[in-house]
Amino acid sequence: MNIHTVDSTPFEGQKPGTSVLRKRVTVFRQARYLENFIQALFNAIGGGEGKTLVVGCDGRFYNQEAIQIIIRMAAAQGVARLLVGKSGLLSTPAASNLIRKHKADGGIILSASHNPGGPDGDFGIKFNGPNGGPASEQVSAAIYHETGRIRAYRILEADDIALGKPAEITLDRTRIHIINPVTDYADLMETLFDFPRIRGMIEAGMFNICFDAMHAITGPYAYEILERRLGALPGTVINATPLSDFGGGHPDPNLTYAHELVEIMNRPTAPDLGAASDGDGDRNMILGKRFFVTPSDSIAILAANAHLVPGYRSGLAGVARSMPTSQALDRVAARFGIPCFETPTGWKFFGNLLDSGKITLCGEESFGSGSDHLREKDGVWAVLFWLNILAVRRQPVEQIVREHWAAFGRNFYTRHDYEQVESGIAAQMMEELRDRITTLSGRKIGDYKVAYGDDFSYQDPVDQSVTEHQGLRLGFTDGSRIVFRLSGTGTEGATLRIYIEKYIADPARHGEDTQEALKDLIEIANKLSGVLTRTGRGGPTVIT
Ligand code: VG1
Ligand code: CO
Repeated sequence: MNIHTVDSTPFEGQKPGTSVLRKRVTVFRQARYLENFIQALFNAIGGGEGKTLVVGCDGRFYNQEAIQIIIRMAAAQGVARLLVGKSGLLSTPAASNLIRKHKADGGIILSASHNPGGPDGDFGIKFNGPNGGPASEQVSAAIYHETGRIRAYRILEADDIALGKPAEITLDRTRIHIINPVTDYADLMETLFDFPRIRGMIEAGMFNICFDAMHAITGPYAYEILERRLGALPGTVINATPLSDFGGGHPDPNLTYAHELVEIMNRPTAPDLGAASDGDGDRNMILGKRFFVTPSDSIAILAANAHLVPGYRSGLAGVARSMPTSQALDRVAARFGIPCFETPTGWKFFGNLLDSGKITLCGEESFGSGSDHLREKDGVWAVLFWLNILAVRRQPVEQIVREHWAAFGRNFYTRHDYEQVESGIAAQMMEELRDRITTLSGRKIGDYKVAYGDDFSYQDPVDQSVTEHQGLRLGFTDGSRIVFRLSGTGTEGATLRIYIEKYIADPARHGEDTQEALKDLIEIANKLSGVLTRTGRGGPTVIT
């Protein structure tokens, strides 16, 4: 078979962000754009010769063309084995599991996660290493370096591979295994959670679930696990078929974009548990009847109840959260006498902690939670964790959350996003804020006294690597915090995220509305940053 070496020149801006490369579909479809990045990736990992790789997609537009290009390029680099999901499909956590299970050298996931799809939507490439987790900062930097000096890429001349059913195909020197994308993942879940007990609760007819797959990747996973293996009613999984444009929706499981689920959960006849996942299946949103569980609370509650779940019964080594995530998890860790690590935003920073056994559970405020069962956040896993807790405690979701607050106090928490802000304006605002914030220590602002103001940097406790400029933090003496950060996953302009948190111990105040409870801190954040004047906006684009 013919391997072509095609001349190329670098594209600017193929710089990995929070989750490797994410751009508009129109950018990815430019001639040589995808090929350059994939070749740079192979160059950065010392080539593909003899390697085993997992390749999967979240079902979005341009996946099918892209996966065929990647298969031909992998073959041209001498990759020995490729594990590909049927029809190219694999959720991000399922891909992570396959990498680990088959001791692969890594994996390529074609997804822009929660970003919209379709011809005018977004596309992305995630790259995971042999531990199954997102490429480290060092590997990402090496890929970026290679994108800047690329002169040619290699690709095999071959017809498209039929990915529609499980098969084994040989392409030149590469063996391609097309596998059922769900089975291994569902089997893993059965080892972690008490399926008979959950099934018992569901089959007693007293417990209903609504899982919104948002026309993204988790449809087939949730169907197999909830409806087939756990006996949930037919129709439990809604929007279950992955569509290349996610049905025109925004596959981001939050109160704004998962509005169909929110509407169902607000009805008088609402199911007992509502859940949604994102484009590539690594995020989750948990709802009770007319009740929203903040992701920061969710991970804290999972940690506090982990002893009820077979896979975690023997205890947690430690926990971790991303820096902007609320400190609810810290309170659980303190009570249990286990360490709680604070990492920069992005799952890659949990990798070393998980690999070295320092932590068992971790989570982010951005609807992500996971554990050492693989190396990604995991949407369906989080739903099963909740189901397992519910099957043991037999209480409504809301009651479990309220009891948690009563026991640990409540960390009121919100995130205000300003999307598509002009990049220059956002950069200048952050620069001025940095100068300002770092001088505020000891000062009084309203009713609050500033304990510290800094630009967060993180030293990895395992490899000692240092990552700087991970968000501006303003911490107050009562534990309240305001954090400012620019997103690393957007594809147009800048997205400014403002994270606000306040701790209230008094149970009499736990019923307050979040935005009300945080009002004074929100005002401080707005005033300090001048965000409304600078962006000319009346308020945030999305509030979570
Ligand atoms: C966002 C979230 C972050 C998450 C990342 C990837 O990043 O804040 O917590 O890890 O998305 O999520 P940023 O840089 O835009 O704030 V996913 O579901 O893409 O893999
Ligand atoms: Co995602």
